[in-house]
Amino acid sequence: MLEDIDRLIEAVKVFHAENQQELEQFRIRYLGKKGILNDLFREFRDVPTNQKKETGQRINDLKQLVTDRIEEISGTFSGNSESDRHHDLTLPGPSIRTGARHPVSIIRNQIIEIFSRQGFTISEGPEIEDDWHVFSALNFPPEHPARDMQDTFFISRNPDVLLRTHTSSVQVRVMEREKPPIRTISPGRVFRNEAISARAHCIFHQVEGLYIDENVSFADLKQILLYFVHEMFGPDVAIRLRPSYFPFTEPSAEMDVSCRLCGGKGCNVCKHTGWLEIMGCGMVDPNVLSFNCIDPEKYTGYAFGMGIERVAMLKYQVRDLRLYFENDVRFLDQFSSAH
Ligand code: 2NL
Repeated sequence: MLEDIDRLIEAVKVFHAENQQELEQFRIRYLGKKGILNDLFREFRDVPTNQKKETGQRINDLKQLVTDRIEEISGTFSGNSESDRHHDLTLPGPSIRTGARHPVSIIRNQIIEIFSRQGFTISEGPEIEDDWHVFSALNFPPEHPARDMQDTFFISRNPDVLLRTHTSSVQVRVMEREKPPIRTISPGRVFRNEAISARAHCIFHQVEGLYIDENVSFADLKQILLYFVHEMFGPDVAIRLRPSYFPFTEPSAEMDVSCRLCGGKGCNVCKHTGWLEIMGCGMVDPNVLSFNCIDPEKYTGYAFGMGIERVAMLKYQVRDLRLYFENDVRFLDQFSSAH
């Protein structure tokens, strides 16, 4: 039987077909239902056990050779066979896929650019922090709910090892290191123990700003925020400040921008108010200055914080926060790669 198979192998090696029809006949002769290979597999059942391995291997070799040969010969035929298309030199080449920046990176870079022009430095710091830099130095009272397991991720059973919930912790480190005047922004990733939805995520990005010097006033805060909004969204966008509360600023405010979609008239996106909330801000609480060895009698400061995803949502009209983290290229491809 082995000799028969070897003879067939030699025959297949030298086989040629003039056209598709001859090739098809060849295929049927070998691979068809009543073809040579099925006959061989049938005979194989009666092969003595000690020869089964070698014989089986040889039949499989023959089968592979036949398949390869058919593929090879069919590739040489002109006409509309599948493999011919690969050789059509008049077809346009495959398009080169270029990457695009993630929208969060684009907006972060724009925010950095805008504040750099106004003399702000960029500061960065650790994502894993301690209680002092995230809470205590920022005037959070001991029983504040943000310190709860429900809101903050702790790394271990040690309550002094946690993931920062805002990048103010970076600014506390700047105040430790440097004397006023301090003018810095801190972009970075922050973590909150929140259920994921269209409007909330447990990881997101923030830019916080801090300016401490003699005679810094609320008017200074208002002008820098207005400048930022005009640079980011255009000169026609208006701002408004609403009184608010944060442990680390006094007084505190929330800033809204006028809705660009309806021009302030009211629509679905702004929930018919004409305004969209964009950031929190205020005058640095004197306690925060004292905790960080800055004399509150001599110095005052303003601070603000915004979510980068939120700014990008307003700018690009993204409806669902989860899109930023799924990395679906159909989403990511829509943003310019210029920044
Ligand atoms: C928000 C509100 C805010 C700050 C952040 C800050 C930092 C220092 C001292 C005082 Cl070191 N304040 N940051 C102030 C007011 C608001 O963020 O809604 N962020 C997304």
